[in-house]
Formats: sequence, C-alpha cells, structure tokens
Amino acid sequence: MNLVGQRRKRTSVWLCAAFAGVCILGTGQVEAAKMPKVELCHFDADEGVFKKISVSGNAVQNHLANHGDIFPASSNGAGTITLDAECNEVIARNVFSRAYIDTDRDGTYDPQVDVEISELVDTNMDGVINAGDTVEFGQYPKTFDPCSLPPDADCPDLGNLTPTSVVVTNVFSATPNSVIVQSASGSLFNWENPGGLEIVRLGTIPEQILFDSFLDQPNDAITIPLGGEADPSDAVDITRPGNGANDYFFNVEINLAP
Ligand SMILES: [Ca+2]
Ligand SMILES: [Ca+2]
Ligand SMILES: [Ca+2]
Ligand SMILES: [Ca+2]
Repeated sequence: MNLVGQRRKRTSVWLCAAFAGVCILGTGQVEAAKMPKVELCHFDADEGVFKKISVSGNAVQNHLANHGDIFPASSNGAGTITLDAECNEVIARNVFSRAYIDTDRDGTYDPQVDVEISELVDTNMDGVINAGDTVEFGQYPKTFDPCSLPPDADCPDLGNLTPTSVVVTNVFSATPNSVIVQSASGSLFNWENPGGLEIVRLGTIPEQILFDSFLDQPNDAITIPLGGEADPSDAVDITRPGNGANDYFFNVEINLAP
C-alpha cells in the first residue's frame, strides 16, 4: 500500500472511533457497534464457587439481576459476599478488639476516616481468641486533640507504631469489656472499656499505654516512651486531669458476644 492508501485507512479507523456506536462501512451498510465485553464473577452452582466470565456489555444488567453475578473485586448488594479481582471469595477479617482515633468523633469506628491504633485479629480464623492470632499496630495520637475536622488525611499529630504485627501466645482475658493477650516476649496488650474509662496497652507494662477517663479522676494519659516491643517512632508522655468526657483521641471497641 502506498502512503496515500495508508493514510486513507487510518482516517476511516478514526471516523469509526469518532462516531461511537456506529461504524459506516465501505459498502454503505450501517452496523451497531458491539458494546465491549465486561468481566463478571458468575456463581457456578454445581461447584459452589464464583468463576470469572466475559459477557457482552448488553447482557451485564441481566446477569447482575437474574444470575446473582457480581463484578470482580466488589461485594454483592447485601454485603455478605466479597470477591477479589479473580472472583475468589475474600474471607472477612475478624477483629476481636480495636483501639482507634475517632477522627470524625461519631463514637463508632469508620475505616475510611478513623485511625487504627491496635487491633486483635483472628489471624488463624478459628473464631476465638487464642495463640496464633495477631496484634496489628497502626498509629497513635501524640496529643489529646489529634487531627482536624473535617478528617485530615495528613493529620500531623500521629506517631507510628512498630513492629506492625505481634503474634499472640497467651490469652489472659476475653470478655466484652476486657481483652488481654501476651506475646512470646512477655509483653502485654490490652483493650479495656469496663465503664467510665478506656484503656489500651501497646506493649510492656507500665509503658505504651493510653488511658481515657470519662470521670473527673483519674487523668487522661498518653504514655508511649521509646523502646519495648512496640517501638514508637516518636515518644510522648502527657497527662491531663480527667475531664468527665469520653474523648476521641482514642476509643476502644470489643466485638465479643457476652
Ligand atoms: Ca468514627
Ligand atoms: Ca483465633
Ligand atoms: Ca477523658
Ligand atoms: Ca475515648
């Protein structure tokens, strides 16, 4: 093909692309362009698993509405099933207890905006707190008034906790208001909200502890010296008189049935 021929061919391709949905063919026929294929996770009832399929874009709504299909890397409408990009079911991460900075100050944990301090995760996925589970660490508040509202993605008042994960070897308490576990090195990790106060311990006694009193006494405290198993990047050690409030610099939630 000479240069002119090449250019003409390229021009016709561009025309097709420009008139989205309709391609005028050289013979004068008009043909509706096929919608692009879409990948879906289709539930194979025989095998009891989701399998990735590719369907015409025109058929997607029918598959979603009538076949129970789900897009890859998403959840079904009820939120009871979550699939990864390859249509494998994602096992929900079960967190028994959590300490978090309640950045939006609404009294509940919101993964999009609140900051995780420490979590006890059912890493061996047997539904109970026991050896083999892990304590996962995030960040801790360096002041009693961390982060700004609306939630600030670059909150400057946070320190980092390391290591990011410790394996549980012993369990001392597992109740709806007190979870206490120990690691192989002997360090203790607490999440407690027995009424009137919240406590989270991030390592060896008596260090690395946050204390939020809802009463006038004792004090609220952030005591995180350097060292120990959970080694903060920036130490703090501050207290203030109890202010009668459940302050948002940290909250504790324990997800255990009574
Ligand atoms: Ca919140
Ligand atoms: Ca477990
Ligand atoms: Ca308080
Ligand atoms: Ca609190």
